[in-house]
Amino acid sequence: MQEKRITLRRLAAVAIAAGLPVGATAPAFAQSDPIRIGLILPMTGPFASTGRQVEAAAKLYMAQHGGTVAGRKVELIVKDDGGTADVTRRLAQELVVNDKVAVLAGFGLTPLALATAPIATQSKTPMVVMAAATSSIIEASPFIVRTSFTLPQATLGIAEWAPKNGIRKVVTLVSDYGPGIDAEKVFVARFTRGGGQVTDSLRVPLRNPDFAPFLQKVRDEKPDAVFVFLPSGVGAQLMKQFTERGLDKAGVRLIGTGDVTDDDILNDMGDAALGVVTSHHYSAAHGSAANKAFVAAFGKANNGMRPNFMAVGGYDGMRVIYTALEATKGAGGEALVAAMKGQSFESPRGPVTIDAQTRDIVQDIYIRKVERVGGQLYNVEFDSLKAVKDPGRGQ
Ligand code: VNL
Repeated sequence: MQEKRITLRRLAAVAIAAGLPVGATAPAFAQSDPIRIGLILPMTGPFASTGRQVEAAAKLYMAQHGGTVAGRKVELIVKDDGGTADVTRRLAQELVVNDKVAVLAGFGLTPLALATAPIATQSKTPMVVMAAATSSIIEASPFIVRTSFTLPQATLGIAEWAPKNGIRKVVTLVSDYGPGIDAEKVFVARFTRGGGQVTDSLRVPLRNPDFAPFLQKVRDEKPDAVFVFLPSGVGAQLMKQFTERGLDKAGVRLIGTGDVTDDDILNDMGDAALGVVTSHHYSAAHGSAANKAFVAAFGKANNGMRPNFMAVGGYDGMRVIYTALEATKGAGGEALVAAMKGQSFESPRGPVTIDAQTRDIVQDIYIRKVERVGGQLYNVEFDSLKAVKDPGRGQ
């Protein structure tokens, strides 16, 4: 009875926050009700590839691990926010109030995660960030757990590799929002510390970027390399303009985080991508048995599609949720967040831990080079930094 009253009060609080009449809340769940997981993703619009990858991976995890947890059916409710924060927030409210989800998950871009964080806090609903990667997201709510990565984490590898490998002068070029600013900040700090020099820092708009004027500027400045962060799915466009503008012939190298040579689009980039060195937490070419099985199963379930780093964030996110639900016997709220903290397991990307203090993911970061393997382009890993924590805050 006590528990039921708390739950009703909680639902009423959410209804008020959502601007809905309090009477709209339904009674608390019974043991026989399914456990619902609300997965909010950009399934349409410019970032639809992220939605497609995360959804496919979440469904693969469920197909492999069964549709019940702690004796209750698990129901995945997928919602399309089109990549717009107002829509994400509204969908999250509806999922909490109407569908009574135990977990909110997904979040393809930083602004979408930030817009939802207050709802997670108010309703005490665990929120698993499977894609977005600005360092500060984790601080937006004590109910957030992250299974993707952070840009500072991914940037470290290439920022340390470059000055040791003949790259002395760099221009940075990033998307002008959270993850891009994180990447720029960490790259400049670490690359400079390693003896390199950043001669210019360019920021391109997140939406409909025209790279031409920026790449022209890079060409005129003739650095040894341009360091790039662009969100998943956009890299092919940059690569095309990079060659069209003759930057490769002018001797400018392209380096970046692995978002730019995203496995989802890499194979279509053609020879221009060969030799591009990036650092990241996941490559479809990762050599472990666990990854080989993951890539094969993902391809089989999705018409041969290759999983990218977004897919692995979704797959591991479902694992963290399933494991935590087993531990709490289906209970949600604070107990469920507590059961997510400290989980350690072998992901297709390699060993990972959900840091018990920060709730953020700790993982290996690999240095990779684009090579042709068996007729296809892959990010081939050749070095790694072990168990990297997000270095973003206090950088
Ligand atoms: C974000 C970060 C989005 C990295 C991305 O692709 C990405 C973000 C959509 O935090 O917004 O590759």
